[in-house]
Amino acid sequence: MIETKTKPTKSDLYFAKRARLATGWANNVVLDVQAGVIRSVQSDQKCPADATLLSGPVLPTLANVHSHAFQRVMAGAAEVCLNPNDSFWSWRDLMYKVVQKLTPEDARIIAKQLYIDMLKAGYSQVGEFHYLHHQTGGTPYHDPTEMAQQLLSAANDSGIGLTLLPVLYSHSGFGGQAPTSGQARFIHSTDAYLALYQACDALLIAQPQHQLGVCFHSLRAVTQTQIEAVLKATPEQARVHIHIAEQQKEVQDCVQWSGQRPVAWLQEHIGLNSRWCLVHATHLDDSELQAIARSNAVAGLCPTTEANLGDGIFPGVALEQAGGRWGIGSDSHVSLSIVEELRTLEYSQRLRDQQRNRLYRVTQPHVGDYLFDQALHGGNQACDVTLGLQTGSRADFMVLDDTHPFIAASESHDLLNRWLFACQDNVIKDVFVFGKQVVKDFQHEQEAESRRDFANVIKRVIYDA
Ligand code: NGQ
Ligand code: ZN
Repeated sequence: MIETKTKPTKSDLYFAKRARLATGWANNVVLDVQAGVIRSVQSDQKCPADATLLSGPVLPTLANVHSHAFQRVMAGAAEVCLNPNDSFWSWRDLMYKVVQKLTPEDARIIAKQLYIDMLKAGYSQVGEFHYLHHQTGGTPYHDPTEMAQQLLSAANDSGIGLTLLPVLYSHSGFGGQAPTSGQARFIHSTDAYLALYQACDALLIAQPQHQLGVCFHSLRAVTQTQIEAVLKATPEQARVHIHIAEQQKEVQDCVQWSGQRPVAWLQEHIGLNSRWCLVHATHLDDSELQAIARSNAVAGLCPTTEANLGDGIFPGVALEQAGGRWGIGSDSHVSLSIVEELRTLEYSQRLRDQQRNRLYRVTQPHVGDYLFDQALHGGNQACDVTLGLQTGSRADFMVLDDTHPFIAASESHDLLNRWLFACQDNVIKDVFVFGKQVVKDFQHEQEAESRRDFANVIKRVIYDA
């Protein structure tokens, strides 16, 4: 008789003195990881002899819901007042100039260093809102996925999970206005977009660690017919991202065109549900806010970019009261810090209301815990992943530096508040993605070379050096 042996799946055990599980903080936790997934979580255990000892408090990593990777190259280079009316729109003109200069190789180098920095900051998945599709002047590359492949290769080199969101961008303003020359690299017809989507899907079939979603740049850039055609031709469960209601001018233009505000228009003409991530959604009236909350869509908040671009203050308290969902993204990448995003969000509410402790729940009065949990759940939903320390989730987690006094001394119920509201330095020491360590003692193994390459791209693209 021939004996068939099934190969045992390799199990990696990790031990943490304390870890923030989906159910809250727990002590002496053993995580059993197989094939990049958490197979079991047990607290109040002894450290098994073959376990890897994690050196500090363990938290899940977050999904970053909104990124335009190439914009990292200009972060901090647009803080010069060139005109007393500098605005989002004059920043956009500068951004379009940068766009003209980028080669596929530049895009890969920028994204690789960006994704390394994201991992070091505790993000292990990124929703890449990808619209830099074509050659300068607008001619498509021979392979329509040329630029998407640069992002994919940056994600694979760095070890981050990618939620690739190829963007449909066709017009320069509401009502199907013709695109401007600065937008030439972004533009597709609906059919060309659908061909790109299929080609990206084919690329990702062999790489199931990444996700693919649908994306419309904004209501300025697509028509109702286009949205309907794309939603009809793409998978029913795919995530759908869109920029919406970021600037007052955008809201006014929408009202002038349709008689409705952007979110109201989208809700009435297309319909919202939990597949949607409404990026920014800064300017909402009460009925729009209620519609977002009722629909279970995620508001994709990018607090540091929104502050940098002078967007306005997101109605975070009202959305929480309505039971709405949100996640965080670093968008233009003026900051790569969960601390700075969440702190900026909470402080914006305090400055507006002239009160303290604005974002919380009666069942979760610790502001830091509330902020972290919402960002975790909203990020998962918008990026189509399962992060979190629980059975069945992806084995993504970070270890905080237990030599930092606030981390070492804080009781668990205070730890997130201490980290998010008192730490200046990065306290994320180790990061694991799909059960693989990608940041070790504050370092990523490909960092030295990647930083050099990125510096050279900055010199050439920004300083013509
Ligand atoms: C973008 N960024 O596509 O990169 C936009 C600016 C636009 C933000 N909205 C351009 N933060 O909206 O037209
Ligand atoms: Zn954006």
